[in-house]
Amino acid sequence: MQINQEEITLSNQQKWTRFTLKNDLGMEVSCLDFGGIITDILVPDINGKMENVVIGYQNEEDYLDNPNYFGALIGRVAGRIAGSSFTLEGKKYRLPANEGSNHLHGGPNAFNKVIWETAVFEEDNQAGVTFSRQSNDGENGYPGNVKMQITYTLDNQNNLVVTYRGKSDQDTFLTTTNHSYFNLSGDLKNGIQEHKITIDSSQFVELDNNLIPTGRKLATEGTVFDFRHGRQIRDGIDSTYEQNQFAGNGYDHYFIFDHHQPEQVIVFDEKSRRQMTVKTDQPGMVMYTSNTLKPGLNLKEGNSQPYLGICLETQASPASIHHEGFPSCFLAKDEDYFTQTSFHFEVK
Ligand code: FUC
Repeated sequence: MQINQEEITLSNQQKWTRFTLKNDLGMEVSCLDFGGIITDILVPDINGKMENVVIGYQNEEDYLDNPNYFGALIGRVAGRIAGSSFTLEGKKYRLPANEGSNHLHGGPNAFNKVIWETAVFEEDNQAGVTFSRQSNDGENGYPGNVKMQITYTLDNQNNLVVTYRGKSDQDTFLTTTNHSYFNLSGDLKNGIQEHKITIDSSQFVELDNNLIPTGRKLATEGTVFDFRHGRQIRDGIDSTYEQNQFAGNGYDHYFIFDHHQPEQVIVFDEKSRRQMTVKTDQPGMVMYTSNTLKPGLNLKEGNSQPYLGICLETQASPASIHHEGFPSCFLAKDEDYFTQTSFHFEVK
């Protein structure tokens, strides 16, 4: 295992550190202390060619804005909180609105926009970086001082494991994730339309045309949301189903896992024969297929375009904040918040 650290100085004189973890098979993961952003993941294709399988900017400076949350840690609550408010124990909380009247991905200057304290560790068969920070009571409107610790661990079996730990001194809402845009074609050669996805899910959260949960769950069965036996993303892009159209032709939905399978998600790219397997203890995830990714951003391997990456945002459902019966984001005072998601890479 190997860890490299490199200092980056921005034109505003801000200093960031980039960490690169490399395993004995040559797999590499690079990330920044700013937003815990994963900038690169290099894994081999069927011919052993190492290529990048995530979207990242060509110029680091562009991460300062990063409206698409490329690679970033998301919190306190990943996803949308309708009307930017909630009631907890009879008290009403107002959060800053950063998408119309709604609150998205923890609000402005959230986990994706702060510089985290970092520590690296290296062992025989794994190495990693831990990001730590206290999110103070009232930050972005949320109650409780929340101590967070998030770790990226790379091992010698080509697993990238993301571990989230947290503790709050008040009852609060917390559900964190990582917002990497995967593209297994390698170096963004193709879009993700032909990626074949398998998801262990028979239910998803219905959205209105503002991407806000209606309070209903829908069955995946008989729809292009049924990924239980594998299907291409293209099915949802071409679909006339209202749910796909609300999302800008594609997917931007929370899938509730059945947890019938040991792995919750499998992503396969036929051409490179790369496969990524996601295992998580989370109750579900948002699958976002970059339907609304604007063209023309200057990325490492070319320009952006819609359907260039797929986000698999394992988390609880923010629908639970306003509706009964959804995977809960509630975290009780002094309770340990602990959750883990692993991404395994191989060729098939
Ligand atoms: C995802 C989506 C959103 C948004 C953002 C960049 O999580 O749910 O619609 O566009 O990321």
